[in-house]
Amino acid sequence: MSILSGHVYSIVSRGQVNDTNVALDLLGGSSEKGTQCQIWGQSTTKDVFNQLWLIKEIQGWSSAAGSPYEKNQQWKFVPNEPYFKIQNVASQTFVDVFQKNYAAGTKVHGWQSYATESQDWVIRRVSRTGDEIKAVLSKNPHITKTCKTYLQDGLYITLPKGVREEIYSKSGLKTLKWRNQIFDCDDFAFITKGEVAKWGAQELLADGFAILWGVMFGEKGTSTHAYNFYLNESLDAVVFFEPQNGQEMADIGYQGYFSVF
Ligand SMILES: [Ca+2]
Repeated sequence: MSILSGHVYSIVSRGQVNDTNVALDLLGGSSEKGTQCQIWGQSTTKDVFNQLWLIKEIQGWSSAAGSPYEKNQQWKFVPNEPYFKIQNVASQTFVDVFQKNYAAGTKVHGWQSYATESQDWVIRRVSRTGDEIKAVLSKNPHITKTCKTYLQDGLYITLPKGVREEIYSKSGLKTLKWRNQIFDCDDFAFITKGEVAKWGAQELLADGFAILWGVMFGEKGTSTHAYNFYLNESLDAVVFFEPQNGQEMADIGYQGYFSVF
């Protein structure tokens, strides 16, 4: 596996605690200088973003303090199939779980190279390009092969279930009533899309990716409907979402012919 520059990854330790994976995690997702990196159970809530890392390829560096290209902040991903070791450019030491203790909250630090699981990391890409998403859409039996796409961004990540539920619950849509034309299906679908974008702007400080939350128009006989879609957790199938009641489903009963994401 090669690492693609500019994509978002989760970095999970080879070592486990009680058969549970632990991920490289920035304590509390804090942007304060000096915040500790640690391991923590893989989150399915908003805290998952404390465990996602935007990996950017660097050509050359500056040693100037505070420079984003400072060597202390540069890392080499060294394959150790099927894992990676992560080496610091300045020190040549490796990212290591302190004392091979995989309990949540254990700090992660630099250590000399050792053939130990505490320096082996599973790197999983969690972002997808617009074209990769279109390829998943084109395999779905409830979307026509000629489905047109509009307003595509470059790179997307998806939201964990806990965040999807929180955004929907705060949107107030569950208690708003459908009304003929003035507040109908397309209005519900575009409001959820807007709420997701607002949540991302407020909660995620890194730039360079969008949150996948599409609007789709579908037809069934002579009737049409607007609803939302995104990808499942393994990023290989479409999940449809009915913004009028918050239900997720594999088949929403309409055949998609136009999407915005
Ligand atoms: Ca409308």
